[in-house]
Amino acid sequence: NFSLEGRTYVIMGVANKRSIAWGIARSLHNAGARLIFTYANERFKKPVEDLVATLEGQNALFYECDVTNDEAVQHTFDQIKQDVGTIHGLAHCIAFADKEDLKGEFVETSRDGYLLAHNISAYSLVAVARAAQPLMTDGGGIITLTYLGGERVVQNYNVMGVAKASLDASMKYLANDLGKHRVRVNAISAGPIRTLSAKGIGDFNSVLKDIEEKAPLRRTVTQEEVGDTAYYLLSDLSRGVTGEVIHVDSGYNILG
Ligand code: 0WD
Repeated sequence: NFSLEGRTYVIMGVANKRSIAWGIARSLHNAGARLIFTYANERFKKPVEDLVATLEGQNALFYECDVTNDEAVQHTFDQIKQDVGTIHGLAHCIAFADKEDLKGEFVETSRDGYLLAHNISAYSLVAVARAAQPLMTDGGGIITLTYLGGERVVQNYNVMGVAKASLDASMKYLANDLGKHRVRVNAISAGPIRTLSAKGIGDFNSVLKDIEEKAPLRRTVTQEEVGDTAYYLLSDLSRGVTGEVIHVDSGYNILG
């Protein structure tokens, strides 16, 4: 029985209905999970609450959590501990880079732009994992979202690709540390999906078109497809899997 009935999961990074995090939320909700949402600042509170209101029978909780602030992260998980006690997993769906750094040449990346991208997109997983692990008293799963641009050069992805490489390595080191607490840490490498964040990437349309023309499945992937793989990774179906990157990308990554 792989229902998530009686389990609680934290979802970080729902910005709107197109967010990959929202696809994950729906898959976990459909499997019976109780959900906790965190958003970067007050501005996202109402939109996220309105979205979640569409999930029938969901008794969700909401917390502000700016992942660039260690105290804020700790405070969020202290509050969650107080309010629900045990959690069974977490989905980290957060990334950010300056738009200027997502076009042209990587060699032009400023020190500040480099640090900003790594701070929000890679270090945040470490900070969040450290704060969340003590709440996973029955063991649990942590997932993050990565992209092919961290494995090889993808035009325009630039500093975000370097941050994803750091995220991927962080995921593996975290998997090694947290395994003894029965916490598994994995990543989903999603194919390109039109979201708010994707708008910042130079010439994103041609990235999508390339998938439609060349990927084995000859189509782009959906938030739901990423969501169902998240369900697998956060449920006992994947109980022997940790430190892994699963590509949900229509097979595009196998092409040379
Ligand atoms: O093609 C794509 N869309 C892909 C996205 C392909 C492969 C991977 N991904 C990754 C992204 O890099 C990211 O890690 O998936 C993750 C989710 O991205 P998304 O669903 O594409 O983007 P979006 O709906 O914009 O959500 C990202 C959210 C932010 O939205 P805003 O509007 O603020 O940029 O990340 C959150 C925020 O909700 N976020 C933060 N959360 C807490 N603290 C922070 C922060 N400081 N900064 C951004």
